[in-house]
Amino acid sequence: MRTVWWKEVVAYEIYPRSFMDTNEDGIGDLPGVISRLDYLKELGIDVIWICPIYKSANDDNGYDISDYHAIMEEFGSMEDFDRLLAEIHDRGMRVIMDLVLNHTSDEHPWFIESRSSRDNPKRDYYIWRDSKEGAEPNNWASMFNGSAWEYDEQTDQYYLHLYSRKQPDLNMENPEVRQELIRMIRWWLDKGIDGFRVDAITHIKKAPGLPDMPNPGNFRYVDANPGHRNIEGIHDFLQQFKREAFAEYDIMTVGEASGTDVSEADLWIGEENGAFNMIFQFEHVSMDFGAEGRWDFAPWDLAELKRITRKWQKGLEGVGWNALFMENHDQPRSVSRFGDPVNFHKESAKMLATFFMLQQGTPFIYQGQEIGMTNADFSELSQYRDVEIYNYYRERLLDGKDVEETMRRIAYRARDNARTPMQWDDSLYGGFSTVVPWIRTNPNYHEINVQQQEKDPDSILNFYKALIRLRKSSQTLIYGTYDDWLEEHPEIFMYSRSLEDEAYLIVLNFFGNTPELRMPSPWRERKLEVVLSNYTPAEILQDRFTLRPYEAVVYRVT
Ligand code: TEU
Ligand code: CA
Repeated sequence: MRTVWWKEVVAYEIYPRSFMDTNEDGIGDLPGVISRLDYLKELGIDVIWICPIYKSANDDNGYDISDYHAIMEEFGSMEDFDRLLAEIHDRGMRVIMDLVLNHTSDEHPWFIESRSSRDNPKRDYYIWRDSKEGAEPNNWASMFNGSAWEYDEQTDQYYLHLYSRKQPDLNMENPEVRQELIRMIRWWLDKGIDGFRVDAITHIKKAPGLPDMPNPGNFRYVDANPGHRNIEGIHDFLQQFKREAFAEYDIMTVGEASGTDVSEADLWIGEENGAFNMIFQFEHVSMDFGAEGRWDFAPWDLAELKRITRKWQKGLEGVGWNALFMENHDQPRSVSRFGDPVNFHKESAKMLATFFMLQQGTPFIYQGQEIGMTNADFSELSQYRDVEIYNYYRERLLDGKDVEETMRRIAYRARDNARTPMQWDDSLYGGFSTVVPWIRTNPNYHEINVQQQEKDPDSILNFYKALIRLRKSSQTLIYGTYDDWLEEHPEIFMYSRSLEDEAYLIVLNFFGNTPELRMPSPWRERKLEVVLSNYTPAEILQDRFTLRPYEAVVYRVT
């Protein structure tokens, strides 16, 4: 497999609104990001992915862009951005921007023109349809709940929005739209940024004719992913973006590609043919979905995590490259979801870190994950900020669902769980701001914060640093082949990375019990040396031994 810089880096996702506020308005900003670059460098970060910072009406916190060429006023100015870019590069780091192609804000000039009349030249930049029998053009649900259509009185038609009603979908079938986007992409690349995380990219093509979805349950609106996700022909668009924009620059591209199967990997991320360098896939963070989908949470089991991990690790071997993550700004906090933040906060956060950071692929750490930040712990609807939550709550009420159950679901699944302010120290508001933040700080900032963890050699933060150093110290941990062991074990996850004569063995107890491990035979005969562990003293390996709760041990094998 080809060696290349973006396979060797460790990336960090910044949600700027919640990262660091410097001008006392309770909202994170670009000078705030600049002020923390040394912290990221020290942590061992090479690439920063910064969520949208473009001018926005902020219905979906920047994912509704009203000007692709301007910076959101709350975050700063283009001068601030240029300084940020220079300061990142000065430290030998790189930055990738969020690229939102599927939709704009309804306040984008293109949409303002488009909606002004049926014969406006930009009408066809978006997806307009007549009503059907006095109702929406089809039964598609928005991914943020409710209908995917919004009626516009002025021209007596509906426009399509897969996300909020303030995020009208662009009509990618229109070649002019694609040209506009390509020009915009090149404008940013010419500025010297180092690549993109490409938002919601599997949704840019819609099924011809926008057909109704089957609706046996007779719901008002139906999950319409089969009508707008990975639709045949999407690769023509993706290849055009690659050919006419990405391919000419030495950059890193990561597509947010929910619903993509490993069997399609070559077109998405194949070394020659792939549209992107990597994709985010979401199977492992969908394990806890219930029968009704994402809002319905169900227990997950380790066998499934093993299957999914194996599928992508082995499936991409020699084909493409994984993007590794446990958290992002759309997901609950991993320690709250897959660990035990009450009884084994440190142990389980470190175990989860070891699990994902040493697989084959480029790891992405989400802000706060490196200190084990937990779910938001909100109890009232008014504490939430996400447009998705309010839509969900409203739909549940309309459907006559139980309010308590709705609030439980929201507490578990809300994206706001990951959007509370970064916890820098134990001063008021966790050092994020000196005024009331735009979203409530998790009160546990007194115990969980960067300053405290910097001082504690045994902290999650220092463990992340050690893990990053370890990963970078070894070609085996970057390029080595993945294999997993103990396929049937319900509590222990064990995998190896091998390259030529060297191997690493990663042993993880995923739960709070004390299971017994019997070393599988190929490893029993080898020489094993502990290089990292979340317990002191580390477990010395024998043929059989008992793992402690959430124990994680990394062995170097020679
Ligand atoms: O999310 C895309 C996406 O498909 C989401 O619906 C995701 O599946 C959902 O949030 C559940 O996790 C991207 C961004 O990451 C998200 O923040 C934006 O709201 C969305 O696109 C629209 O731009
Ligand atoms: Ca601010």
